[in-house]
Amino acid sequence: MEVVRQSLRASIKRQKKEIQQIRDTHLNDIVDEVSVKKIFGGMRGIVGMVCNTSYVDPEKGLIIRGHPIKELTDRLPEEIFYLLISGELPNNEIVDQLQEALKLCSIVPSYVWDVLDAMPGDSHPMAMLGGSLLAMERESIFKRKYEAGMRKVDYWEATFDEALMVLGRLPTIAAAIYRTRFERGPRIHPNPQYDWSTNFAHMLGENKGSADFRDFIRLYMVIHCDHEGGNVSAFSSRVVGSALSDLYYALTTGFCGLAGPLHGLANQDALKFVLQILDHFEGPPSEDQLSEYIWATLHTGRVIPGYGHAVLRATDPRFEMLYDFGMDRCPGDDICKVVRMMYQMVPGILQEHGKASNPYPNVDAASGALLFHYGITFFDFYTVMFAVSRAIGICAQAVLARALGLPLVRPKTVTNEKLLSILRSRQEKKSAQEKPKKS
Ligand code: NMX
Ligand code: MLT
Repeated sequence: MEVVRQSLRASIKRQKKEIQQIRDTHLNDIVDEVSVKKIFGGMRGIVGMVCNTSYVDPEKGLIIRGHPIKELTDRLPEEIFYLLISGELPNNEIVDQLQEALKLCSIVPSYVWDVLDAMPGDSHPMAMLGGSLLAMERESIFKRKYEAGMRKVDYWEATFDEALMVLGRLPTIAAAIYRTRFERGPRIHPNPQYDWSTNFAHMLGENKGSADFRDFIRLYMVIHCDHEGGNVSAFSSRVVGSALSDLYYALTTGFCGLAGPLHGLANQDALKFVLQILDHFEGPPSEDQLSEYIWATLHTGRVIPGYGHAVLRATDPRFEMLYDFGMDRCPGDDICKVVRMMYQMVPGILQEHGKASNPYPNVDAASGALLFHYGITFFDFYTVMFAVSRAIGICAQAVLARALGLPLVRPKTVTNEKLLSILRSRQEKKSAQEKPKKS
């Protein structure tokens, strides 16, 4: 791992210098204004933090260190992990070393299986994933070194080692949850000959490990990995990590956020929605039938899962990547047909409905359809797939947070009374400034 460590050290030195220059030059310059709308609107649109792993452009979507996500279609998740942290795509030597380290960490201690076996049979797979992570917290490298008096400059290397440990184990745990929770047969051991995502596909055990299925899992793992720093999972993880809680705590927190229907659970809801349509119409509906169904859903006050976004104002490129993959590999599939019809019709309907700021599909509108096509038909598992990939970005962000010495996250809140008094005094100040001065 020495080559990886050396090149990360050099990159982190550069990134620290860049931030120092911004701070030196602009420390008290104003970047944003906070309106009452933003305060009551989930802080939407407030620029309040820096996250360098990736940026979400409202029109272009996810851009990882200057690379639009569509340009990363053929990359490996291991390469993306390095890119997120360092800002550069790795050479072959770095990829080999990372893969070797992840393989060494892919064996899971047996007490994790005991914890999973002890959980009630109807536990949600996301609760099982979180439970496994918390059970392993006792092994935290960061915590052990912190308690032994580790220097602040060494925090990030301990977090990086912890990230490799967690990322190495996650696919093994996720696949085991899939196989045991849904009675798909005994756990499948990792195969040291495979790369990270191929191994995950192998351990899930569906599709007899076909090349098609492996391609899909690799693509899935690449596109879900990161979405800047403000999404619920990354942000909540960052807040917890900022208290110097270790990665096991921080990542579990992120996964708890991902488990919500407005975030990562939308992928299972989106497929459920498509299957309900197929069930209701006993096959793909006509355009009129689909339109009526979508309007009926909106009239009952429910959202159309997989559509809309807090930042995006155009079709999510991640959706397009999955959609193109589906149209290439399984265009005749009934589920794919409904996904295509929805893509053609829902944006227009949401625009007419007039509520959603973004009527276009997000990543969750297509991912479930493909998982189903490849035989992963248990919806409750879908967010776990998202989580395994998102762990890459959350871990990369955690390493950088330690490397750059980011502080405790602690924004200010106010009561209604305090808010009104701030607004009153600003108004008084403004009126005083506007009053013509006596000559
Ligand atoms: N269907 C119906 N109504 C919607 C939708 C939708 N897909 N998206 C937004 N709206 C409504 C929203 O409920 C809100 O209504 P109200 O004023 O009654 O509360 C109104 O439009 C304004 O919300 P927005 O400003 O457009 O959206 P916001 O930034 O608050 O939330 C989402 C973003 C993604 C939570 C929202 O679009 C949504 O609930 N989408 C469906 C769930 C989903 O697909 N989530 C996955 C997000 C991506 N991910 O992977 O995490
Ligand atoms: C994500 O990938 O995290 C989602 O698209 C949600 C978001 O960015 O807010």
